Amino acid sequence: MRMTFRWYGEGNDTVTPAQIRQIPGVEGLVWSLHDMPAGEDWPEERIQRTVKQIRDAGFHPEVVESVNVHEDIKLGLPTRERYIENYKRTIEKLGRAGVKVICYNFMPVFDWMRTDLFKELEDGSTALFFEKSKIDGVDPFELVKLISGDRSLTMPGWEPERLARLEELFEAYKGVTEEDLWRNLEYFLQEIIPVAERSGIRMAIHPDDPPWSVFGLPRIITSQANLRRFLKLHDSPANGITLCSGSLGANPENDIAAMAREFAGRIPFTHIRNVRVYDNGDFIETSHRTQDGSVDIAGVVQALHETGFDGYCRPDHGRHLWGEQCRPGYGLYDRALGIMYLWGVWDSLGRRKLQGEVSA
Ligand code: DNO
Repeated sequence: MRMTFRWYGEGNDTVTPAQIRQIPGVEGLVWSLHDMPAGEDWPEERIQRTVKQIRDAGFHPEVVESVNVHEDIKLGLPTRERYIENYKRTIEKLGRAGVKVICYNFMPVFDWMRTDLFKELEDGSTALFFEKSKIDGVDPFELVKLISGDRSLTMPGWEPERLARLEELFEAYKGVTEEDLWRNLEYFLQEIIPVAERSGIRMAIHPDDPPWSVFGLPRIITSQANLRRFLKLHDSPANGITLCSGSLGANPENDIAAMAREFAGRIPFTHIRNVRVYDNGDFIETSHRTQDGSVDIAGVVQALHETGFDGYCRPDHGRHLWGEQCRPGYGLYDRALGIMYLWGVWDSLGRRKLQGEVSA
């Protein structure tokens, strides 16, 4: 398990590489050019500059999260060709810069979605929260009006340029079914996976968060069965998944450890974090520890260990602790604690295995 840590870049993150260096066992910074709009061809010079900065700070730059997919590709519009070409050029450049894994998602319009970014937990820390009733049954066009009034509905997919196009995007997705989305995803994979293969890069799709349809928009990367279908769309080691325990874990029917076992070999990247799911379907993010949430994190790590996982891993969203001011979910402290929990489980499994071999 190769430990990494997400870093949003200088001036864009409250956490510094110097702080990250003091977390045991972190070898790489997961990065992106966060200001590049989806669909752009990333400039070589910017890639090289960021990669150098990361290497100079003592880390490897082998994982990029994310290269975002333009909506026209998800919608299957004729204009997608141009954006797919740009995507291919970007893959090639990242390959030349030493990148090994690209994480991306195929969620229409939005990325991850929560209704409260700073909901207080019983221990006084705060965390990201999803209140189902706030979103269920909301008419997307009503929503456009709603967001301008309700600042608690903040989401990363809601960059100003996307907001401006929100109404138009909902219109464009009218009538787009899950099957359409599957077809458009397959087309995209057919185009980009051979380029990834040639570039020494493994693509790792991120599950939808939450893993169900929101505002009537189709979502397909949601379950074990759908991940199975996804991997079959293009049967290549370069076509893989980001196993995100928190995203998938928001649906209690998802067994993440079983997924780790079934999809072993096709998981170049994992995001590990816990969520507590309530009976009414709401969920809140918690510490990484198994006992604190609904996902058996120790069981997921065990499944990865048993299947010889040697891909990249990062702790994911944490709580905001000890009064820290940070990007929602991306503080220093809880993710550092999370890493130590993951190492604790991982190392003790390694020790048990060793002892088993000695006594056998
Ligand atoms: C949230 C992340 C997601 C993820 C993208 C991958 O913190 O897990 O935003 O980066 O969905 O494309």
